[in-house]
Amino acid sequence: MANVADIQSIARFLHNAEKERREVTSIAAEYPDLTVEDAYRIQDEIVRLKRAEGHQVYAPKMGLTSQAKMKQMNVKEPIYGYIFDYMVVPNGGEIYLDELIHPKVEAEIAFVLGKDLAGPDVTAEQVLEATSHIVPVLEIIDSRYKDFKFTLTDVIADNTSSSRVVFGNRLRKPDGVELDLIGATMAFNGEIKALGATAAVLGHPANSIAMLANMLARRKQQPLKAGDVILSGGITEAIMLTAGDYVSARFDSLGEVTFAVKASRG
Ligand code: 0L1
Ligand code: MG
Repeated sequence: MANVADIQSIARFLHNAEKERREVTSIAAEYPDLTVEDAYRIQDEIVRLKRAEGHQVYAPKMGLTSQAKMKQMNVKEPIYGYIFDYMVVPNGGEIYLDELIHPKVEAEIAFVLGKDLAGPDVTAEQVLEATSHIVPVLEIIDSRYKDFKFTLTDVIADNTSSSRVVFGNRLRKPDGVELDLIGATMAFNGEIKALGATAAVLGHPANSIAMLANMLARRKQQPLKAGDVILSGGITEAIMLTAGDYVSARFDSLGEVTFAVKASRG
């Protein structure tokens, strides 16, 4: 277990890298004994630092939920992190490259809970029962690590590359929707660049939310509550963004989510 001083210093380092849009090299290379629990303690400290600066957690998120990403990272369990209020971009809005490092975008669906959901032993059935709505999302990930090269502990400590998120306008009740069979296409300037379906998320995205509830319980963190919005994980691969891109994602029965990529606000 890493000591508190190291946890705090790594958290400040990664937090400042995000604020200063500065890419960094692996912290796991410098601290090879860091455990997964240490990495979550660093993430906890980043959450504390952001709150101290006046930001609020907007939504928990799950990451590394596809077989491809888990295999690439050689892990059996996905990871979680947090989206903050300042990361939310309105549907149809803009993101600015000079505020980010090397962003990529992926399509997801988010679950809105109508009931509290406390682990351990939460099942996908209980998640479905507790879900009031689903909403389509484009998540913009922006690893602070050079070339998106990181270990499992690196990426957990880096708040799972969270940077921006665009929610769709349409909240839909899950009744009658097969939540594992929602297809999505993601187009850049009208040309489809990626597509997928929600089954890419651990077979069924409700499994992802159940895992999150159980991981939070294992770490003795605050359980999921009614009203929480939770990103369940990428349906599509993540694609690099460049200035001039107009990204539009269409989701079966959930509508469209779009944003434009600009070099800067000016
Ligand atoms: O949301 C995600 O699945 C991203 C998790 C972190 C891994 C990455 O940055 O690709
Ligand atoms: Mg994601």
